Amino acid sequence: MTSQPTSASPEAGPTEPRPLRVALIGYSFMGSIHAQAWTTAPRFFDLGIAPRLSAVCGRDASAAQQFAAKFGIPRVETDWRTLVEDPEIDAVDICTPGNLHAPIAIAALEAGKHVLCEKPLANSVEEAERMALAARDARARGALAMVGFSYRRTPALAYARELVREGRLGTIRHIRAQYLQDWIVDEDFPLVWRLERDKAGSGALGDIGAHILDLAQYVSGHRIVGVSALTETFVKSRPLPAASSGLQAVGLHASGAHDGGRGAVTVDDAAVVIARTDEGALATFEATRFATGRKNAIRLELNGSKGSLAFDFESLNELWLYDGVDPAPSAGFRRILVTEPEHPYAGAWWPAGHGLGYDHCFVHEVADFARAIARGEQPEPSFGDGLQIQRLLEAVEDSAAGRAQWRDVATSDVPAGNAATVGA
Ligand code: SOE
Repeated sequence: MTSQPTSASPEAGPTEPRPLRVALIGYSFMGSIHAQAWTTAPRFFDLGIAPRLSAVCGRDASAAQQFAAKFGIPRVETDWRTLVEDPEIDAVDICTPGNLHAPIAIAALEAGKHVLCEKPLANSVEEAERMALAARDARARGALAMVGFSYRRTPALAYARELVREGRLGTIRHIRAQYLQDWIVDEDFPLVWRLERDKAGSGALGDIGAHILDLAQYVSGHRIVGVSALTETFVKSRPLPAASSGLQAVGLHASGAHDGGRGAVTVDDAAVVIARTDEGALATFEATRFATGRKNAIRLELNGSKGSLAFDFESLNELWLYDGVDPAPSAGFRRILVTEPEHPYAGAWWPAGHGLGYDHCFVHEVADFARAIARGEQPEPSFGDGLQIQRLLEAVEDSAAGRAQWRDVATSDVPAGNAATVGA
């Protein structure tokens, strides 16, 4: 289904930056926050180019029309290929379930479009490798690609990276990261696409574990070189969403309607990982959708030879620093309010102390993507960075499946060969 596209976008005037005509593929939670970001970024950042949300694509024409009306998008399509093949589109922003990332991104890059793709990059290493190769070839033709690890663009985390690079923590010994949600604790929450391997690739691991793996590397500057892991699916089957509920599209934070049947959950509900980095640090990761009471809690702590950093997304404008240089009596973690104009991104917004939110990370993400396009520079994280995260996800699943290095431990407190319980 195609609504009549508007006339070709008028070329920029002599003093106006050239337009960047963006096609958004997907209109659910991520589609909404990306649309918000594209419309907001030019108002607060000097991009050197003028992004315009020119079209939105979704399978449900009616829902896509409603979305387009909400965000003032002039064109609606129901087949992404129409937009990928359209010379009036300059960039494609992929906000679909993971099984569509590879086909859309590769086709768009081959058609010369710039591509922003939501995380994780793909549903497998094989797909991610093909996407990274397509991005490498496309860059030679001037098309740029970026994967949307949005939390990197939280000012406090971007500032944490600066502090590490300045040497304020010394040699990093420990990295500790959690990503805690609880939206499927209810065993009757329906079987949405995020709980099906063929659509999502994996569960909590790829959806939220990918974020903390990326953040750990981004803030520390280390690369993870080995993992051992456990994963678990606590609730093995769930009610099928009622076809009319639209739940399949939403995939998250929706509740309710199902039509009686049940289906198998084919992804992990939680993953716990231990890891080692290329600079000898030890790392632990926990990603779960069963942390009852935790809605979107991301915690990161780095311990180094000269100090530590701690961050909690529930207080995302704050960063805690333990500076080992302080004399013992006055030493302690101190809170840095990361809202000063000197802090990353903060100066574009409000006066110090007013703070930013979850959605601002996406404004920063599309702003950096647009500025990279304006300058002809490779944005980060690249598809190659996304491929490396995909390799970590695969290694975690391999380890968990193989129970690699796992040692079963007897639960008994009775010395071997004795019946009585010690200390009874
Ligand atoms: C669901 O866990 C989700 O929407 C993730 O997919 C996003 O990446 C994260 O920003 C919020 O939670």
